[in-house]
Amino acid sequence: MEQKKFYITTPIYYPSDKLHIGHSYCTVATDTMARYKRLRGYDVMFLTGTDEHGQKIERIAKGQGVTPKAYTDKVVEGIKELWKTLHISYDKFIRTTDDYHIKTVQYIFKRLYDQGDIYKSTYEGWYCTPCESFFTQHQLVDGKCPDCGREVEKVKEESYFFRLSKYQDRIIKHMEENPEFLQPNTRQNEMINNFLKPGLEDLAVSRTSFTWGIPVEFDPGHIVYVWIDALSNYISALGYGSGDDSLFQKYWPADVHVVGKEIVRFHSIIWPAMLMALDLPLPKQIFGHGWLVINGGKMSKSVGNVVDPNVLVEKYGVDAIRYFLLREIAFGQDGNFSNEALIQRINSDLANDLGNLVSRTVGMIESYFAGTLPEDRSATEYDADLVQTAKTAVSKVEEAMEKMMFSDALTELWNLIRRTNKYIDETQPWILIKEEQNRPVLANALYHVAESIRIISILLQPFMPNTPQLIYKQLHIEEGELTAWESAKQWGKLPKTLSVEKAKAIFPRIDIKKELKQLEEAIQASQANAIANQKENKQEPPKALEEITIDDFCKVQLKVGEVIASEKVAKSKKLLKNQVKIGDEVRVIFSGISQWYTPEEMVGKKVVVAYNLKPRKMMGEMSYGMILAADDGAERLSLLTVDKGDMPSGADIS
Ligand code: ME8
Repeated sequence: MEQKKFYITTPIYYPSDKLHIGHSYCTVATDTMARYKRLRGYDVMFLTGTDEHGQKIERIAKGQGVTPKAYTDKVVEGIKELWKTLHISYDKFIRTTDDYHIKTVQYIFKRLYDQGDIYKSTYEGWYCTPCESFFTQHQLVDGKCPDCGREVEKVKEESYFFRLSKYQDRIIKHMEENPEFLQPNTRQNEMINNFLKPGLEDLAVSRTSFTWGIPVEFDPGHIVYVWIDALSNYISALGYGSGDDSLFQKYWPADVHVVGKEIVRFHSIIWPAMLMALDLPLPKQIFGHGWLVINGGKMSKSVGNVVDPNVLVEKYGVDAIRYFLLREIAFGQDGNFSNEALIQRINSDLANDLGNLVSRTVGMIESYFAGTLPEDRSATEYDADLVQTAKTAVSKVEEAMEKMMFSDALTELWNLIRRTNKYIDETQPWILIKEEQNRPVLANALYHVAESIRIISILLQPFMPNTPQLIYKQLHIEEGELTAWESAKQWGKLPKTLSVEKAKAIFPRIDIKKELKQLEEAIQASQANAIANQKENKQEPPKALEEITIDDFCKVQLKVGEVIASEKVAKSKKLLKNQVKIGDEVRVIFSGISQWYTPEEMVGKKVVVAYNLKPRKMMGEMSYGMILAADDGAERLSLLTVDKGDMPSGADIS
């Protein structure tokens, strides 16, 4: 029988000096899925890489006084290093500056032009460089980017256009007929209602105002729009449009493109339209995962908000970090990252539940039976339930993994770990050892625990690249038949006269207080390092600001306000409508922060309000004042709040 294929991809990352734990999240999840499918016998193609063209990269490189290629060459090495550290088992790493990719993109562009899907006209509108995204005037929210809320630039240039509008109905139909296409399901409704049904406009797909991109072969003044370039990576990596497209024939269509929620639109609308135009099958699934946030805000490179995965891995090991990311956050939803939560998970789930189970089992076999179980056995009344729990765990883990519900899969696995610990407590080996006649019961009990640990280790394999091997070693399990995924479904595969060998704890317990302090210091040191590097790279000095007098400043009246209600504004991607209590009055204040804060998170917050601001109309309603927030100009926004929670609303800020 022909081996089943599985093609899975991560987004290709914009090369950045420091990829943070948020980027690692997506890649770790994709890697876990790739490992799982390999274990299930699939022929897997796992693709990742870097998205190296575009205005954003050109500007960063310019700021550092180097060419874009010199800049990307340097940082791509760091990205590859990070994937190594996280044990990312990719099969191919694509760089959009690779020759074969450039050729394929040029081929695609030309073909679409020749067949009339791309035409030349003039683009006049707005461009958000951080998102590398075009917007029309009416798509802007308060004159800013509807996706990230940052400033946009006016663009007027000759441009090629892709007939995106032509494919709108086919895309809607595809989504409606294939509910699995875009997951989680809510993202599908969002795409249909917010983008597809209101109508797609043709997309500008070339630029002339800068040069860092793939030249349009037949019109060299133009470079290919970076998203057309980037999305094509999923097929150029397989040799599509080249002399040898055997990998493309073998693996396309992709089984799943794993992407962050903010780029779902590109993957579920623009990419399918491109594929339809090329007459190629669509990927089977786009999975839009949520963000890893810190205190409600998306992580960004800006200082204070980035968590360096290298620091975390060095301190706790890659398996603990991977476990935390996959367990703590339901894939598809946003989840908070905190050092405290991480250490608590390590202590409770890894050191206590799993680590202890292994060490006490091996310890008991060593001390009660000198390391080797005897053959004589006698069953206990608890055996059947443990065996049944193990069977159920395997099928539940499989069920969850098929839906990429990593956290659910780990919850099921931990049910088995906890059930096994409970079995030890029920059978009480330390009591059994006291009577010679109980030795067969004792041997049986310890065998059951060891067998359960074998099954647990097999199920751990997709998530943790190191721990299963450490456990196998302690139980003298050779990798092969006894560690194959299918053998997790067969109870009793361990040899009856199992022998063991104690090793050091797989997950030592952590002193949380001491550790949190050290960790903060390590992260700060790493951030200081990053800043020093940036400085060394000759970033442009900040521009001097115009000075104002204290009288100017005093014209602004700032007050503490308490948000007592908050809701999303239906037609806006950015706005929240807040009811803010300021002393005795309650004001309606709109705020463009819904990308960073949910209405639920807003309620109860004591915020800083610009109180004497002239009321202004927003989305047809008046807004009375402004809620202040810090914006790093890149990817992060954080509300200003008062330090002491008991400061009453209405208090003056001066
Ligand atoms: O978007 N939590 O690249 P990128 C979770 N080049 N995921 C996060 C995250 C966080 N805090 N921060 C970033 C691009 N990501 C394009 C992709 S694909 C053809 C082109 C995720 O480097 C983000 O959601 O800005 C995205 O999926 C990925 O990192 C790459 O982001």
